[in-house]
Amino acid sequence: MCTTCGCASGEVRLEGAALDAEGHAHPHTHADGTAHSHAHTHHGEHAHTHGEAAHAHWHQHADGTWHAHGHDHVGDHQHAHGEAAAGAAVAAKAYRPAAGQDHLHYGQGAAGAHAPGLTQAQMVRIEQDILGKNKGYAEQNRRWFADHGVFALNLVSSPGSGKTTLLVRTIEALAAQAEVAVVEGDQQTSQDAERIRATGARALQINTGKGCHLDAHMVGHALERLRPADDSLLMIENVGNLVCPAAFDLGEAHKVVILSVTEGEDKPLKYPDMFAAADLMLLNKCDLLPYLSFDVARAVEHARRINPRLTVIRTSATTGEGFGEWLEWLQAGLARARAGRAETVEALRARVAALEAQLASRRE
Ligand SMILES: Nc1nc2c(ncn2[C@@H]2O[C@H](COP(=O)(O)OP(=O)(O)OP(=O)(O)O)[C@@H](O)[C@H]2O)c(=O)[nH]1
Ligand SMILES: [Mg+2]
Repeated sequence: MCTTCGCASGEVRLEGAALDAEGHAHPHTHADGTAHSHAHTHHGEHAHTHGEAAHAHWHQHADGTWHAHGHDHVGDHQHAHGEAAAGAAVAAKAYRPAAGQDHLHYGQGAAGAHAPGLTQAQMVRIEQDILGKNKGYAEQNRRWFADHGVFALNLVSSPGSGKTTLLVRTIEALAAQAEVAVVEGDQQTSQDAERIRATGARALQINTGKGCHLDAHMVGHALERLRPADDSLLMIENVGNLVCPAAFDLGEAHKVVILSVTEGEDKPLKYPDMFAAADLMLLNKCDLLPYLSFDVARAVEHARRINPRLTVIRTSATTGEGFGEWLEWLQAGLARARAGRAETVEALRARVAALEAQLASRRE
């Protein structure tokens, strides 16, 4: 999972401006007396994990390359790093994958993944650190959405499944009923945000650089700029990637996974985390079914084997097939979000009235 590989700290840009770039240098001395230092840059969150006498460093160099390595220290120490960690002892215990005759499985340790030079325990700590911080930001976003009656969705899929095309058609179909704002996530370019703006809706582009997913911290900054209207719909189009965005809660009401029929029925089984995390699957590009051997029933069975509660809607963003059901699903969510805000406002009014009554009785 990408919480272990360093891509959580990419080169994030919001509409072209850098976000939270932070650089620093580490001067180090190893137990053997050798010393060297180098500068490297961290963007946003990053992790250094330390054990008793050993630790692993995972960081990005100024030239953009990443490395992670572990080494041992005895007693008091400073750290030593060299050009691309030359001379640093890689002491982290090698991880042994589960092995069969024709099969190596790197996902069966405690961390569920593998990164060279890191032990499973170190990886678990890094992941807990990153996801723990992300959870705090996600809760802030969720509270903001609730306070403003905003129905927020996180659209996740592999590249090219039709997310932006679906969004454009959805915005046009909802124009008379709800205000829609969009956060677009891509490694590079603002093309998707421009496609959304062409509909008249507001959109903000986040470029993640080397990062392969949006996180809740980025979305919080996007909200500060985009300020979706009260009682509106916020669509967050995640980076096209069927793996990493599954782990990151953005504070959304639902993850919506889009699977297009050109991708194959087996995808829910091969990439289960995403289908487990989603509440709705849009099976898109159904207009192409006559030309393919794609088996819809099998695809749905695979998805529900991973997530029995998954709602499935068959759509085509080009012909509009399935849009009636999709728009109904959206309207129901919008109504729930608006009712939640109305209840909060009502509860606050009642509280103010009670306090005023208390003050009045004290004055008498
Ligand atoms: N036939 C057909 N083509 C579609 C449909 N939806 C999208 N496409 C096409 O699929 C291609 C990719 O669509 P996008 O909307 O850019 O896909 P995306 O998921 O936003 O792509 P990324 O943002 O790069 O991950 C485009 O050529 C669309 O015209 C559909 O329902 N049917
Ligand atoms: Mg797109």
